[in-house]
Amino acid sequence: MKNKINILKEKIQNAKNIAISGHKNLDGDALGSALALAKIIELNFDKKVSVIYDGNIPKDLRYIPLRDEACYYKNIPEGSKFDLYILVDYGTKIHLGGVEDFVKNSDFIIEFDHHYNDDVYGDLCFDDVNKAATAQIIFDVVRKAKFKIDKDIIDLLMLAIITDTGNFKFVRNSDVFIDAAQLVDMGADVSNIVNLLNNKDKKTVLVESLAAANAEFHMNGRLVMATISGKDYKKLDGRGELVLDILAKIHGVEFVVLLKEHLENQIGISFRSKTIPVNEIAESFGGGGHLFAAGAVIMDTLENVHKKVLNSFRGL
Ligand SMILES: [Mn+2]
Repeated sequence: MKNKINILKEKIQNAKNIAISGHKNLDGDALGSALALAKIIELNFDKKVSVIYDGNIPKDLRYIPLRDEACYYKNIPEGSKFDLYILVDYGTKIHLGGVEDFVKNSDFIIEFDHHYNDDVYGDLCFDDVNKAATAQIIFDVVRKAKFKIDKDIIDLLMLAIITDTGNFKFVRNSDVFIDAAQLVDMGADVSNIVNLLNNKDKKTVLVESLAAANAEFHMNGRLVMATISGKDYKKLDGRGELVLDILAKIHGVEFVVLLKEHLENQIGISFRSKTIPVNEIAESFGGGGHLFAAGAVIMDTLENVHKKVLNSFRGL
C-alpha cells in the first residue's frame, strides 16, 4: 500500500493535466468520490483537475458540494489528452460511456473501485470489493498518505457512503461505520447531507408514487410489479428507486419488479428481493447485478416482457 501511495503521489506530482471520471449516469458514490478526489488533489498538490461525466446527474445530487465542477464530456474538446486519468467507482469498461475515448488517450490510469471487475483499466489499482463505497477506499488513502482534507471533502465522502449503502442498509462489515464515525468526528453533518438529497423534481416523485399506486400483486402478494410507460419514463430521474422502496415496505412482499419503457421496444427491468436472490433471473434476461438487487434491458414490447418476467418467477 505504501509503495502504491508513493506511485500515486509521484504520478499526480508529475502530471500536467489530470481528469477524473466515474461510471455513466453517476450516483452519489461515483460523483461524491470524483469531486472529493479532485479537491484532495487541488488541496495537496495545488493542481486543478477536470471531473468529467457521461449521462445524467440525478436531481437529488444537484446541490451537493462542488457539483458545478463536474463537466459533461461533450463540453470537453474531442481528442483532449490527459497525462493522468483517474477512474472512480466505474464498475467495468462498458460503464464508462462517452469518457472512454479520453481514458484510452491518456498516458497513465489510476483506479479506485469497489466493484467486481476482471478486466481492469488501471495501471495502478486501489480496488477493494469489501468496501461498501468507493469513497471509503479514497478515505483510506487520505489517511495513509496523510493528505489534507476540508469540509467539502468530508461531506462528499460521507454523502457517497450514505447513498451507496442506501442509508446504511447494505452494510457487509463494520468498516463503513468506523469510516462514517471518523467523518462525523471530523465535522460531517449527516442530517444536512440527508436533507440535501431530498431534492427530486415534483414530477418525478409524482410519477414514481403513481407507478407504486398502480402496481399489480401476484403470488399471493409475494410479488409486486410496477410499470412506468414511455411517456412517464421521461419524467423519471434515475432508476425509479422510490417505486421499489415504497413497494418493498409492504408486509408480505418479497419481490419487487419495476418495468420501465425506455423506448417502444426496449424495456428496462429492476428486480429487488427481500428473501431469495434475483440475480439469476436478471441474468436469464441478459442482465445482472447483486444478489438482491439486479436489472436487465430487453428489446421487446412491454406486454411481452411483462409476461416473460411473470413466468420467470414461477416456482419461487
Ligand atoms: Mn459505488
